[in-house]
Amino acid sequence: MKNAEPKAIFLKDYQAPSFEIESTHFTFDLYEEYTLVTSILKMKQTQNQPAPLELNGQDLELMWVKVNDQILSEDQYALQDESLTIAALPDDFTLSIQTKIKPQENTALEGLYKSSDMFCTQCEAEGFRRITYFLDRPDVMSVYTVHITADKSAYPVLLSNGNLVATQDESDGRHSATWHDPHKKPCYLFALVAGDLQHIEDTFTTMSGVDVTLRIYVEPQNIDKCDYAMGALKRSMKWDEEVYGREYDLNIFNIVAVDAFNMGAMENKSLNIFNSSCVLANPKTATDATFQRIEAIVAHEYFHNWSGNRVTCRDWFQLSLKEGFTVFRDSEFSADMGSRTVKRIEDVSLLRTAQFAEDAGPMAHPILPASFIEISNFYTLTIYEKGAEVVRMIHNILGESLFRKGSDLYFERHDGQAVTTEHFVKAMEDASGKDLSQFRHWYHQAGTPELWVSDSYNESAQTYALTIKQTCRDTSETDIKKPYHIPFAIGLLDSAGKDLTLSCNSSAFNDATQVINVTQHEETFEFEGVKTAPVPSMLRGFSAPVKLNYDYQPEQLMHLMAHDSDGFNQWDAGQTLATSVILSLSQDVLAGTDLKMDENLLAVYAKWVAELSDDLAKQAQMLSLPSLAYLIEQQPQAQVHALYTARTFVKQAISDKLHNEFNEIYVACQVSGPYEPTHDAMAKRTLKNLCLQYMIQAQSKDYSAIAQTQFEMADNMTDQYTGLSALVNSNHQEKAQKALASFYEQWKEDVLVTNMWLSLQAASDYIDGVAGANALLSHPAFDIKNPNKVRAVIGAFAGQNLRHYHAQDGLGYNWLADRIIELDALNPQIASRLLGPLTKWKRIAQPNSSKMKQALEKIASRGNLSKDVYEVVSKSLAD
Ligand code: B3K
Ligand code: ZN
Repeated sequence: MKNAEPKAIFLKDYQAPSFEIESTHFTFDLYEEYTLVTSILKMKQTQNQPAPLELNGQDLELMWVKVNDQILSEDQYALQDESLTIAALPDDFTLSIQTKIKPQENTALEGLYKSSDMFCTQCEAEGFRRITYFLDRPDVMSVYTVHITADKSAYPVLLSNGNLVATQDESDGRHSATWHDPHKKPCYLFALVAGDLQHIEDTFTTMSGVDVTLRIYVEPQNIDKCDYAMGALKRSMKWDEEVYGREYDLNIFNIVAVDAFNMGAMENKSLNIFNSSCVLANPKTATDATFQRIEAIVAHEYFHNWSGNRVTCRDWFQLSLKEGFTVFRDSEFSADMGSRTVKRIEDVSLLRTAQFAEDAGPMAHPILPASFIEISNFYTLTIYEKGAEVVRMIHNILGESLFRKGSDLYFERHDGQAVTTEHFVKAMEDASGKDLSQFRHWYHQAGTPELWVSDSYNESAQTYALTIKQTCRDTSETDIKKPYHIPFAIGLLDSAGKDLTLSCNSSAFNDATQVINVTQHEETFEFEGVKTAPVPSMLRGFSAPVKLNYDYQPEQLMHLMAHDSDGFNQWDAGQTLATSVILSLSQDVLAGTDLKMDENLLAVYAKWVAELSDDLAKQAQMLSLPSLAYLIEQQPQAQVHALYTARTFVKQAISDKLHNEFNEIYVACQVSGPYEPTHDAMAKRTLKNLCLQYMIQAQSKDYSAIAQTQFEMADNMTDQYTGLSALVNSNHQEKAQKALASFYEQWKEDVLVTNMWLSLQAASDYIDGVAGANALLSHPAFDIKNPNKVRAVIGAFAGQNLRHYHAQDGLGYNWLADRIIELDALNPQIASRLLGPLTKWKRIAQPNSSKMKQALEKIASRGNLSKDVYEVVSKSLAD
C-alpha cells in the first residue's frame, strides 16, 4: 500500500477527557452551496494540571475561533489535518467556533450530508467531527441547543433533538427553528434534518401517564407507507415498559426516513433517522420479510433510548455494551411478537453462517476489542450478534427474574453515565449474587469455542454420563485461551420421545431441561435414575454460541426431529442430518461418482410435507435445506461448486419425489381476504411460497404457470415477489424475463421495489456471471452513490450469489475488487463492508483461494486507500 500506514488505537491507552462541555449551542445556516456551523461551548478543565485542548475535526474549513469572545490569531492555535489544538486555556471558558462545510459534496454519508433534496446527519461513530471541531468521543456529554436556518420553501421542516422551543420567519424567504434537548448526550447522538417532508402522527401514553407525540417524517410520495412502523413503535414502547420497566423520557419522538444511508437506522436522541428501506412499507410494496425487519429495527432503535442513550459507552471499544444488549432486547421483543422458535432459528442461522465465519477469519475480534484502526469496521456481527449471545448467556445463567434485577440495577446505577461492559457484568453479578468472573473471558477472547461431547450409559447403575471438552482456535489478541463458562442446556429423551425428569447438579430451565455450567477444559457430568439409554438434546435453544461436535446417528437425529420438546433443537436435528447428507454427496461430486439421494432425508421431508402442522412458520423452517453459505462454513477449505451441486441435487430430488404434496400444502395455505402482516398470515404465506420454490424445480411436471399466475394476480408484494422469484430461479427463463420486464415497468418509480428487482437478479443462479452483474450496474435504476443500490447489486452478487461470485476463473473476485476500488473514493464505509466476501480467501479451496488473494492484493496495491479499506485488506493479507 502506497499511503502512510494508518495507526491502530488501543483500549489500554484510554484516558478520561481533560475537559467537560457543560452546554453547547449550535447554529446551522443551511445554503445550497455550503453550510455554516457556529458553536458556542461552555467548557471547563477537569484535571488539576491545565492541558491543551485537542478537538477532532475532518474535512472542515475553519472560519474563526474565539475564546471568551476574543478571536484567536493563527499563532494561538494549531490546525492539523484532523485536529485543532488550543493551549493555555483558563479553567472555565466559552469556546466559539465557526466552520464551513459542504454537505452537497459529502458522499461518505457521515456528518451532515444530502439525501435526495433533504439535509440529514449521521454522527455515530465519529461523524460529528465532519460538522465542527469538537471533543468527538462518547464520554463527553452535554446539553444541546440547536438553531437551524434555511430556505423556507425548499426546507419547510427543520428538526433536531429534544423539544422545539422557537420558530421564526427570517428575511430572504428563510426561516428558523430552535430545538433544545434537556438530556445530556454525547455528540454521536446529535441529529439534524431539513427538508420538504410530510408526517403521520400518533400518541403513546406512558405507564406514568405522560402523553408522547410520535411522528414519522417522509418525502411526500411515501406518506402511505408509514403506518406499520408507527404500530411497531407503539408496540416497542409498551414492551419496554412491561419487560424492562423502561419508560420514554420526552414528550416527542420522531422518526425520519432517508434514501441514502450507510446502514439500517440510527438511534439519535428523540430523532431516529432510518434508511427508508427499514421503515417504509405497505402491503403493495413490501414483503412479509420487510414488515418483520421494520418491526425489529424500529424496536432496536427505540430500545437504545435506555440501552445506549441514557446509559452510553465510555469509548468505542465498548460498542457491544449498547449493541449486544440492544440486539438481545430486540430479539426477545420479536420472539414475543411472533414465533419464539422461528426467531431463534433465524438468529442462530445468521450467527452460525456469518458470525462464525467472521470469528474464523482475519477480522476475528473479541466483543470487547483491544484495538482498531477504523471504528466503522467494528460494527460487526461479532459486536452485535455474538454480543447479544453473550447477554443471552448471562440471562441463561441468572434466569429471568435475576436478569431483570440486574438490568434494573444497571440502568439505575449508571443512568446519565458513559460506562463499560465491565459495569454491565458487575451490575448483573451484584444483583444476582452469581459469580461471573470466569464468564468474563467471553469479552476478551475471539474465536468460536468448540465443544466435543461423548457419552456413555450404564444400564446397571442407571446413570448417563456426558463428557464435554472445550477448545478454541488461537487468535491474535491472547496467547493462552482460558476456558469459557458455557451454559449448556440439555434434555434427555427416552425411546418414546418423552423428556426425562433430570437430576444433575444444576439450575433448571424447566423440569425437562437442565442448564449445566461447563467451565473446565474437560469435565464429565452424570445424570442419575436414567432407566433406558437416552437420546441427548444438547444446547437447547442454542444456549451458547459454540460449535457442537457429537457423533449423532441418523436415527437419533430423526428421533429428535420427531419428538424434541425444544423446537429449536427439533429443527437443528434436521439441519444436522441434511448437512451431513450434502457434505457427503459433495465428496461424490468431487470423486465423479453417481449421486444417490439419501432415503432418511427423503423420509423426513415426506413426513413434514404430509400435512399442515400447528406451527406453520416452524414447518417452513423444518422444510428448508441448510443454505450454501452455511454449508461452506462446515468445510475448512470449502469446495463451493461441489457443495452447490450436491445441494441442488438434494433439492431436486426432494422436489421430484414430493411435488404433489408440496402442491397440496401450497393450495391449503392460500390466504383469503385482504393482506395483513399478522404472524398467522405471514406463516401461511412463508410455507406456501417455500412449497412453490420446490414445485418449480420438479422435472416431471411444469408448475411455472402457477408461479406466473401468482405473480400476475397477487394483491400484495409478498406473493408478487415470490412468484417472480420462483420463475427467476427456475429454468423457465423465458417466462422469468417477461415477468421481470413487467415488474420493472410497474414499479420503476418506486426506489425500494426497484432495489428488490435489482437484487433478485444479482443473486440469481441464472444470471450471466459478471457480464450479467455489469448489465445491472449500467441499468438506469443503479446509482453507485446510493448504498441501498450498491447492496442490491454488488452486495447481492458477491454475498449471496456464491455460485457466480466463486466462478473458477476468478472473474467474480476481480470484479468485486474493481468495485471496491471505485467505491473507496466515494464511500469508504460501504467499500470496506463489501470486502467481507474476499476476506474468506483462506477458507476456500484452490484454485479459488489464490485468486481471491490476488484480488485483495490488487486493492492493496492502490495508493490512498481509506483507513476503512486499508485495515480490512491489510489484516486479511497478513493473516
Ligand atoms: N448505532 C447505529 C449504528 C451506527 C453505525 C455507524 N457506522 C445503529 C444501531 O445499531 O442501532
Ligand atoms: Zn444498535
